[in-house]
Amino acid sequence: MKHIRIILCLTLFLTAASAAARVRYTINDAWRFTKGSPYNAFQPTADDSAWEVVNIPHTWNAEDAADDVPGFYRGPAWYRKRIVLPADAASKQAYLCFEGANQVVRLYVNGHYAGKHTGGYTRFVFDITKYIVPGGENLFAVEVDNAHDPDIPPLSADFTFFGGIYRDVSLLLTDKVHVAPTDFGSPGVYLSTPEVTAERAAVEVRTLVANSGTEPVRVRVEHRIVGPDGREATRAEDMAEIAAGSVAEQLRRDITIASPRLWDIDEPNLYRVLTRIVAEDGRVLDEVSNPLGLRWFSFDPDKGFSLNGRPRKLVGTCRHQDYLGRGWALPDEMHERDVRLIKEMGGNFLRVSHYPQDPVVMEMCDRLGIVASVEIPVVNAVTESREFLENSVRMVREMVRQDFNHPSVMIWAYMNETLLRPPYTDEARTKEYYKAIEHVARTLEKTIRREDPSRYTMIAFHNAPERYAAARLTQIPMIQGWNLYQGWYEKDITGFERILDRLHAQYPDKVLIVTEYGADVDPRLHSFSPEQFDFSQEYGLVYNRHYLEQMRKRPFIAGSSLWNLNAFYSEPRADVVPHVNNKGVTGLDRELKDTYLFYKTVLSRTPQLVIGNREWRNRSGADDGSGRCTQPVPVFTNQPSVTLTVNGRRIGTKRPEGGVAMFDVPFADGENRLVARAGALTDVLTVGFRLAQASPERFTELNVMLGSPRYFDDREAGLAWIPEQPYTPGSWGYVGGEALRRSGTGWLGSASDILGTKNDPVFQTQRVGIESFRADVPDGTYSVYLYWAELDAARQREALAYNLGADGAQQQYTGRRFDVSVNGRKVLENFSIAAEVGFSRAMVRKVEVIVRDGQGLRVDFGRIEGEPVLNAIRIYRNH
Ligand code: GCB
Ligand code: CA
Repeated sequence: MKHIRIILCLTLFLTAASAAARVRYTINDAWRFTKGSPYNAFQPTADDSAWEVVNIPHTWNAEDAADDVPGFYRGPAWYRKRIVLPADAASKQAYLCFEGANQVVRLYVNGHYAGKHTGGYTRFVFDITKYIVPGGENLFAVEVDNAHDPDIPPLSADFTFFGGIYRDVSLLLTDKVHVAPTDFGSPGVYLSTPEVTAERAAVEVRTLVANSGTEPVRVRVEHRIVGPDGREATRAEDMAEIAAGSVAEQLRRDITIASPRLWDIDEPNLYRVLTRIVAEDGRVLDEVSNPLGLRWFSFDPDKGFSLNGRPRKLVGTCRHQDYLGRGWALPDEMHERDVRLIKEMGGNFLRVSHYPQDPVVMEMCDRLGIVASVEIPVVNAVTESREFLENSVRMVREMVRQDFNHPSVMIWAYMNETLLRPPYTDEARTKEYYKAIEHVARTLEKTIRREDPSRYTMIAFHNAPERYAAARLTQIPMIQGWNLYQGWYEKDITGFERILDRLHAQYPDKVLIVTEYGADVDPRLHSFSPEQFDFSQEYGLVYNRHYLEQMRKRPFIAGSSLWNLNAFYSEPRADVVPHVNNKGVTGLDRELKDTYLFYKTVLSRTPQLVIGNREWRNRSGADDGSGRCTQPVPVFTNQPSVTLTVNGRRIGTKRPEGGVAMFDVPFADGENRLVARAGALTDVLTVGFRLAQASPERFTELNVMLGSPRYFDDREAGLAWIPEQPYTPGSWGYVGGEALRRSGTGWLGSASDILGTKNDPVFQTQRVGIESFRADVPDGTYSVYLYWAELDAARQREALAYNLGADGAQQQYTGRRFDVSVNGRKVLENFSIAAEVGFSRAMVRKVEVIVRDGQGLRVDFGRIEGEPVLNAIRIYRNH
């Protein structure tokens, strides 16, 4: 009998709780989608049967932001979905919740306009109760527009503004009396910890309780705080009276937790606050849960950051919400993985930039012990309009209220490099513009401090301190963030430490964080003479080692967030991978670059050993005369020494410097098995190597990039490209000319987007004025592939002007012209790359040649107009 009673009680309790508690689920699947503004698209009767079927998360720019045609679609588009709502929705409050859509959304429910939201990165919620048909079919029609709007930040930025509903959409059904979800998209419960010590934590809970019914109600608001161990730590409850159709604010101050288990980087203890709204008859009307972390922290201008009384240097990354082929349309688990990557790298800091991100990102920071800074996307510039300011203020409100409860968040930021290119040349006008920016900054600063006095504020500047000082921005935030690229955008890498010291001297009362630093790396590129702008794995390593070392030496640098965790789309960029910014320590597909392995090695406290250049499985290089080719290979380890063997032969034992040991590895033709040993750790890497050499019996191919000191791994073909060398008898190489590694305003490897190829680096350098290319290959039949792209930007401009002046008639501009002969036979006469394929477009001409009488192979270039050029050559032996 007793037994049965217990079961009965339990059932009653469960039904009471589940009958009324809120229901929330995603409605992501199978929406109808079309670009443009079809007639009456908001009307249930409109015919969408010909529209595409898509799933949310979705963007309409995944393809056009990465193709050869400049620009991407920015304008209106529509999503529609029919969904049957439960009959009991009649007695409920119904909301449609968006985690983010770029950038203006208008919602129509069953033909009724239900609301609008501006801004592409924050969450928003529409109350749709009035418009739904409970127990019947409902049509949701959502117009999303990503057109440029001068009143909505960001105006411009180095990233692609993917349009679409690119984060989850959910339906939320609640009782008439419920925790309000409509306060700037916040959870409706605000947790703060006015005082935390090792002995005691004081917790304050502010709850917004909505009564959407027609009668006043009296309810109990209960907070149950559950500890990291799953046991109840404490609870509090209050009675509240809420008038019909209103939202009451319920403030509970005096909650304390004795001997709190602190939220820390190494031990991110999380409490949960379960908030229940209980009716007088005991029915649970609503229940929500929020994360609570008990910690205290501070930033000091000299000593940096400290958490729970312990100094900690913040080291981590920034992050963009992109993935290969998907743009921003990522499912939760891909956001989750990214935060894990930071943790696994040994990072303890995430600058969530340049905009608030998926809720999962914040949850993961809480869970993994990663300190976070979150910011709104006021990037590059502001518009001097009231609307721009209002939109920005609303964005910071949304940001702060939405992520308020995450213990990981310790910094709110609101501007990034807003004086990158001040739009005016006129001095008076510039002053006015600076004033406008200062006003925006002061307003945002004030708004944040009022919203949340418990955290720090930050603005990110770039390497033009005078400008920010002139606009008086440097004084406004509590923390100055600096985005620094000495050694990348500026030549001298040591400028980095100089500016750090200068800033600290100039702003002794300001906390400094290096909010960005980075070098682009395309892991297909390698160089043994790494230099600024070469996009090689090796330069990435040189750059990052330098920066980390300099920051470690300076306790006044409170933290750093390297740019960037991952490569990301930036549509106007040319670079080595067009439309992509490659500064990620991981790729768009999250391939780990050497820079990531380096950080992981030096930041981890557990033993690490990994052979670098892991991805470079197809190597090649010139024979050094011994039947081998010696090339450096980095091994990353935090152990005192490391030994490397190759194919069983011991290469040596080294002490790593700053986590890196460089070994000179004599590669043999074929497979090379590298084994590294350090303490109890072993790492193995098998590398395929092709000796590039004209030794008669073995010659099969030679792939050389002219004008280039780099190696390039064409992964799609498994083809290894090697740098040029001058010709010497018995070997191969160029005769005459000069290496063109910089062109126009571009630099090595980033001159321009080479159309018609994915192997841009093969075409982005050339030998200008080349006389011949010679290879002393044995007799045989060969295919000689000549690779060209016209890189002359000045000539391109000339050509354009010429065409424009030609009265509309398309006249051929040819510029550079030359003859090409192979082994004395003229194969191309009066040849012009531009006339053949245009500017910055790849072309490959394959020529069949029979080499006889031991004469070897010789390609000669005969100058006619301008200088002859060659970008790359591939010599392949048919038989
Ligand atoms: C910056 C910007 C960031 C860019 C980065 C770069 O300073 O804040 O948005 O992507 O530089 O790679 O140039
Ligand atoms: Ca999500």
